[in-house]
Amino acid sequence: MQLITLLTTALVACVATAAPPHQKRMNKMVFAGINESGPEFGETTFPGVLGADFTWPNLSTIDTFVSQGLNTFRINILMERLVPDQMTGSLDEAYLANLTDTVEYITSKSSDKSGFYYALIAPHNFGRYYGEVINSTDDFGAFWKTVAGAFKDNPYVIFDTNNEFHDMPGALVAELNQAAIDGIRAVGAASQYIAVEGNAYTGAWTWTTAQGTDGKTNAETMGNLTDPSNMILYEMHQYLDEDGSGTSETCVSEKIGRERLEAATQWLLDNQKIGLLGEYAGGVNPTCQAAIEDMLTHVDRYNMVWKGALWWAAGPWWADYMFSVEPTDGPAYSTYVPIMKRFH
Ligand SMILES: *[C@@H]1O[C@H](CO)[C@@H](O)[C@H](O)[C@H]1NC(C)=O
Ligand SMILES: *[C@@H]1O[C@H](CO)[C@@H](O)[C@H](O)[C@H]1NC(C)=O
Ligand SMILES: *[C@@H]1O[C@H](CO)[C@@H](O)[C@H](O)[C@H]1NC(C)=O
Ligand SMILES: *[C@@H]1O[C@H](CO)[C@@H](O)[C@H](O)[C@H]1NC(C)=O
Ligand SMILES: CC(=O)N[C@H]1CO[C@H](CO)[C@@H](O)[C@@H]1O
Repeated sequence: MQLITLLTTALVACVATAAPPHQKRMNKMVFAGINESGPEFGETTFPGVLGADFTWPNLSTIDTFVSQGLNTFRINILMERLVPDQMTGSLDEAYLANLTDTVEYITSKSSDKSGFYYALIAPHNFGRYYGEVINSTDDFGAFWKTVAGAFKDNPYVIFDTNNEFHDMPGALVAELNQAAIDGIRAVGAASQYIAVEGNAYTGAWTWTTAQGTDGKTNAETMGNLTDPSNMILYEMHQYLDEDGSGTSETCVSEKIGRERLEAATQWLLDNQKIGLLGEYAGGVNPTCQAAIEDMLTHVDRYNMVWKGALWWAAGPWWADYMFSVEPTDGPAYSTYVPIMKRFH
């Protein structure tokens, strides 16, 4: 709570003095961390079986990341497992219990002395429910009322409306985000950040250019979201391979990360919004390493608008996945966790 006040004050102060950005560091990243995978695995198997189709993060790995200075964990879940029957339905008790345990394990580390530890609840649903594009703002708002109701007393939860909307009308994506915000606040969850995501896989590099099926870009639609608590985080994702999909371990160049963020950074500045780089990664090789460091340097330099960055990904089932930072033998762990540590 203290942090929240501080953040808002800092942002207001910065925006008031406006560009050019301060070279001097105002504060280090507020949210530095990791995507945690497992609960969203087996994403076409509903409801799926715990231990066979999906799993939960290994809680002791959270401690490893915390010991490396990281404080924010994006827990990837599935809407269909949390609220199984219909979006307006009720919570699945077993999945909720595991989610609550995971969230509380993280957020209970928060204290004035140790700092604050955040857990994002992030439906890895791409704007779909049982494979169908979500088109009812009422139903989507109801889903978020139900979920937020269960976590409204925990100020260190961040509600992440949906992972990577895509191939939808831009106006609908903005309306769904607004319905989520309204639903969350309506049940009395007033003190939590809400991470909104845009269309076109919420890519930073195409924030101002990629058009939805209605011809509208995120830059044209997302800036009008309103929140009575004024705690919206604009979550964007950025990968550094040729097509920006995060499927290759080759990065385009040592400068590609910064270059791909620049237009989004300008949009955040122009519109006085706060951004969160909610997914990023690169392969374990010198070009990617330089590109990731350069991108995080950009995030740090513009820390009046960018409040953090979350690596993709950790989780017990990634095995030798090229971007895995699962402690301690994930292929990217020893290269990238020390880099993240420097920026937090
Ligand atoms: C959980 O993580 C700890 C620490 O990294 C490790 O020692 C342990 O083997 C892991 N447990 C499982 C079930 O993967
Ligand atoms: C998830 O719930 C199961 C029981 O349903 C329990 O055995 C397991 O320890 C829980 N895992 C977490 C991370 O809470
Ligand atoms: C909205 O979604 C429902 C469920 O997927 C579908 O049946 C319906 O055709 C969609 N309506 C529109 C207008 O796209
Ligand atoms: C806000 O809405 C107006 C009217 O629809 C639109 O022209 C404008 O581009 C929007 N602004 C942002 C920043 O989304
Ligand atoms: C970029 C990336 O690795 N995306 C993956 C995220 O995780 C889901 C499953 O959890 C995969 O389907 C994506 O390919």
